[in-house]
Amino acid sequence: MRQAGRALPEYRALRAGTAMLDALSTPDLVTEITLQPVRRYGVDAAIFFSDIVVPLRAIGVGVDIKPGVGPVVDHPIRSAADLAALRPLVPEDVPYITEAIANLVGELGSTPLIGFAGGPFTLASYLVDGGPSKNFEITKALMYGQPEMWADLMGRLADITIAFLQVQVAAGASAIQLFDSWAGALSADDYRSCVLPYSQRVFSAQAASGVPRIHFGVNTGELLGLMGEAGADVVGVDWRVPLDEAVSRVEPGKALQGNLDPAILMAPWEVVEERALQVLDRGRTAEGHIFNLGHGVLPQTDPDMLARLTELVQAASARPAAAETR
Ligand code: 1CP
Repeated sequence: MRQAGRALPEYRALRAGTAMLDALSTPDLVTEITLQPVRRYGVDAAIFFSDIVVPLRAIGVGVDIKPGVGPVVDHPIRSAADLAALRPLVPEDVPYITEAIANLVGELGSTPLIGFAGGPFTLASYLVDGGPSKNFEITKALMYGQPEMWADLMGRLADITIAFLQVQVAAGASAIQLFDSWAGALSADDYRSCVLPYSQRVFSAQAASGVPRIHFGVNTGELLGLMGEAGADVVGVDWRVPLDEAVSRVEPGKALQGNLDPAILMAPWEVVEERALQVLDRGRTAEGHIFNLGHGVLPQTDPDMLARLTELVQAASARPAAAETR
């Protein structure tokens, strides 16, 4: 549940007076904030408290996370000369990540820690458009209009991402997730030719580590097969495609993750319960299923709703499916 921490009063208290990017480079804060939702809800895994722009800032890209907005880049990449700013990342650039993960692995005991990075299209969209975007028009203009520069940009981002994930796995992360959140803005053909090769490079570089690899994007119903082909072990599904349908779109041998609509948590509990059980039922048609929301927790979500949901899912998944007991 990405940003599960954001809905918590204890998160807001700890973050008060500290800028987001400063918090993300302070190991004690990262450790505590990562643990907050694990302690409160007893979820089965922790998601590392970081952000997809952390490796970019670590190599010197001028980027800030503005409250209520998201990542904003000082000098968006628009020319071949701008690309020089994207140098490779080395572990010495992110000592606070290594320290925070090492602390967390000690604190979490048997609860796994999911490390993560931004996918190449999503990182490119912030770097080129300069911040959150609706239509990604500047990014797409570059992708369609300057294919060589696009290839250079995506190659550099893939290598930065590979190095950043390797740091997390070396420090003890037990799974990794690639968030190519905005890849759903592309057609399947464009995704295949302009993004897939780079995501494939990222996943194949992590294959030897043996940790489970998860691939996620929003609005990616038409891309689920390709996102599986990128090489992940688990394909994340938002709420738009039911899991039993997603099964038929993804090649055999993959597990699915998802996919309760985060907005359902605003409805009365009876509705949440019914929909969550439906997700679990449909998930049983997959070769493996990790229950999750279809996207991040909305900030106005009542923490008690998340507590009840976690309890429900843990109890229901501990029971064998009805079909199996027959
Ligand atoms: O629960 C957690 O704290 C998990 C840590 C986490 C993760 C996995 C954060 C902290 N960010 C992310 C990934 C991330 N960041 C993604 C991929 C996942 C997704 O699709 O949501 C993306 C696209 C971002 C970029 C980003 N950072 C945005 C989105 C902006 C846009 O374009 O719409 C925002 C709002 C941020 C800031 C941010 N990152 C994380 C938090 C808790 C916040 C909010 C800051 C705050 O209010 O305190």
